[in-house]
Amino acid sequence: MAPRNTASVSSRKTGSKGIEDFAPGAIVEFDRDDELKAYREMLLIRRFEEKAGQLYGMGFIGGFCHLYIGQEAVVVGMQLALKEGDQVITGYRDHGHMLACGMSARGVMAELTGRRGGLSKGKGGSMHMFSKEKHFYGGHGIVGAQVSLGTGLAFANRYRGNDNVSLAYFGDGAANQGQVYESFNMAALWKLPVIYIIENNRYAMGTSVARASAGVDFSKRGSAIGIPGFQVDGMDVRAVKAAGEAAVAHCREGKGPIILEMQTYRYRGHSMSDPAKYRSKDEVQKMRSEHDPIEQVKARLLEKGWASEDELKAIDKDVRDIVADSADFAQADPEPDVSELYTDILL
Ligand SMILES: Cc1ncc(C[n+]2csc(CCOP(=O)(O)OP(=O)(O)O)c2C)c(N)n1
Ligand SMILES: [Mg+2]
Repeated sequence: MAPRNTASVSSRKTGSKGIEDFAPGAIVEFDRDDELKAYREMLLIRRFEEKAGQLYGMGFIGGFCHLYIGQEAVVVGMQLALKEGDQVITGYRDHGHMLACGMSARGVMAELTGRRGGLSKGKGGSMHMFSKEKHFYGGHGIVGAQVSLGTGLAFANRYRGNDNVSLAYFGDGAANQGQVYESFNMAALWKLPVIYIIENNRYAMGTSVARASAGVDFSKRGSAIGIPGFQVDGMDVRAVKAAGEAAVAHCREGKGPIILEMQTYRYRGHSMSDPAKYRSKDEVQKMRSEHDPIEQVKARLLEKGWASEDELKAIDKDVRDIVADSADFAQADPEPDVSELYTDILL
């Protein structure tokens, strides 16, 4: 985990100051509303993913399915630092990103089951969903592809003269891919407003970071060309938001790209077909019991008297209802008509 200090930095309430004032390891103090919002959003992702795992096991979901359980604080914390118009793009572990961007649970779940009401009309599946309205640009199965596309989004923002920032999420494994560095170079050269978020969950499929990466401080991956970077405790939503706000301010002020290495962990296997035998049960259990992002927020809410057990249970029930409704819809909705085979394709 990244070292922590409790210095409060550039929160939206105090006005963003950028990275000059950002102390690595800093957190933003959350008030009751922030904590409750973070709790609900992270819980929605957790429960959604648990249900998706169940539906997969029951044969309702075909193809690939990569769950985000354990990593929820990363996308929820970053989302709290954005404004309307900022864009998000990621790889195939994408359900959490879509929910955090405000895409509907029904739309995501129905896409997983390949139904008409899915966000790609049932033709994309887990790894290929988009929402122009919510500024979410996918959903990409090719490792690293989203990094150059996310850089392109930033180029478009610069070209159009708006102040939007694009967020390109990718993994520790993807961080060793060639096009990532071509993208870094262009972004640094043209000072493009892009935040490269490396979700270091310690494994790329079954390969640990130590076995695959010559340098394991991913925040320094752009240092030779002047891209600043920070390591962030990606299990603490307050630390993510603090780093996110500093990074967003940096980009919006025209200072170019920035890298945030989110130190996180995935509890489940790489995909539904991975029994995860390359790590010990103890390792997973230790992360769950000592660093779980949702439990951290819950403990603070209870400790500060900001919510009772009953209130938290009511939130959980609300969230479970949303997820159950999405699963019902995803099983009842019809499959796309055969004629859909000939739409939305480039000839
Ligand atoms: C170009 C390319 N090479 C290989 C693969 C196969 N592949 C899929 S996921 C993956 C591992 C990526 O790990 P990481 O970037 O750490 O992301 P995580 O799955 O941990 O979120 C690999 C090698 C692929 N999809 N695309
Ligand atoms: Mg990884």
